[in-house]
Amino acid sequence: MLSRFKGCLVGAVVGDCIGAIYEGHYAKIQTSLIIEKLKKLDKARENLKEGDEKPLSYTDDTAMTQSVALSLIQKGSFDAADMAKRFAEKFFKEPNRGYGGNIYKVFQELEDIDPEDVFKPAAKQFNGSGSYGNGGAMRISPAPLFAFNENNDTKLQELVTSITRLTHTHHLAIHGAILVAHAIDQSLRCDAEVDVNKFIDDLITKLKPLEEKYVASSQDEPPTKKSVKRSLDEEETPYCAKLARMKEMLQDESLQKSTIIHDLGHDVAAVSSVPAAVLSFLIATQKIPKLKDLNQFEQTIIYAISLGGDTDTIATMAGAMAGALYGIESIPETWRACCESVNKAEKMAEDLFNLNNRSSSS
Ligand code: F2R
Ligand code: MG
Ligand code: MG
Ligand code: MG
Repeated sequence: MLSRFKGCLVGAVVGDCIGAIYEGHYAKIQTSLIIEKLKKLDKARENLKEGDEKPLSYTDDTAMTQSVALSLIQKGSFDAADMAKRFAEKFFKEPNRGYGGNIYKVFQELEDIDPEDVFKPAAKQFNGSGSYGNGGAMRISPAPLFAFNENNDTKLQELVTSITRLTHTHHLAIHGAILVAHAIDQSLRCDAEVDVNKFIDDLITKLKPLEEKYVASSQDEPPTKKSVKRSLDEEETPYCAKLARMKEMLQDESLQKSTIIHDLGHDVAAVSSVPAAVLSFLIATQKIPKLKDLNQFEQTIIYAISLGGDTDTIATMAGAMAGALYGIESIPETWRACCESVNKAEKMAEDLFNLNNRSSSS
């Protein structure tokens, strides 16, 4: 299990660093070009000297994941004021890590806010609707590790909701983060042979009550029936609709990437990037014939990036799921050596693992 904890956090960093090369390339990217690029980077790395910077830098995805992990580790529980302070401090120290377009407004207010008010700035975003960006989902990997031994879906959802609400209060951002957390949790508990239909059904079972509860409580007008087929984004329960669509996709031997991009999305909204990450992870569990020379962790990352769009974030989420399943040994040494801050992620995974052991023996 320690290998899987490390695989999860290191997989997330590697996905972010490699994916960042292509973030914002909105066309699909040939897998052979990504593989070629990685080979070139490895050649360049061979010439680096001790202490030189790693060729691939991490982005906001990893910066915020580090804050989540360190806060949980050092406080031993969720401490809203501490985590919020870490987010803001890290942003002001390195604002050029490619943060989302609006989130800086939250950090500005968080910088010297009264600890009781830490959830308020996020709730004000976008005229009170909150951000639906994937900034909550992209950083959530430490949560299922922290809560692993408790093995309680409701408590995991509460923890994820609290962590996400510090910056993202829109229901789609929160449900997206919960979906990523459950996918990681299920991966940690899975055998190497994943039953993809069961994996998806389990996710739907967990997401459905949340999406339905939101629909029931929503003051919005129900979406009007359209004569044309509605896009999955407009479904009342979009995550469950996309998960159901994934089951069809995984049976389709002639599945095209353009179909995935069209039906699931690949942009900065949580609802149009979290499903692409889950699908990339699940496709690689079945082995991708075109990438047969790569192991399944590598296949996950290359496939996730090849969808284009928000590549760092889709790959970091898929990488966390794949690392949680295949373990740290599946992440090539050469990739780890190219990416900034891998050692830090490994150490944080070890600390989260030890926290679980401590709480189960006390
Ligand atoms: N921002 C990026 N990538 C683009 C630029 C990279 C960099 N500047 C460069 O070129 O070097 N990547 C990172 O942002 C995503 C996570 O974003 P997050 O944290 O969710 O931010 P934010 O600002 O809250 O939301 C992102 C955008 O989504 C739209 N949006 C969100 N909620 C909305 C709402 N309720 N109404 C209307 N629009 C909403 C806005 O356009 C936001 O700016 C990750 O990809 C990370 O890697
Ligand atoms: Mg990023
Ligand atoms: Mg469970
Ligand atoms: Mg991104």
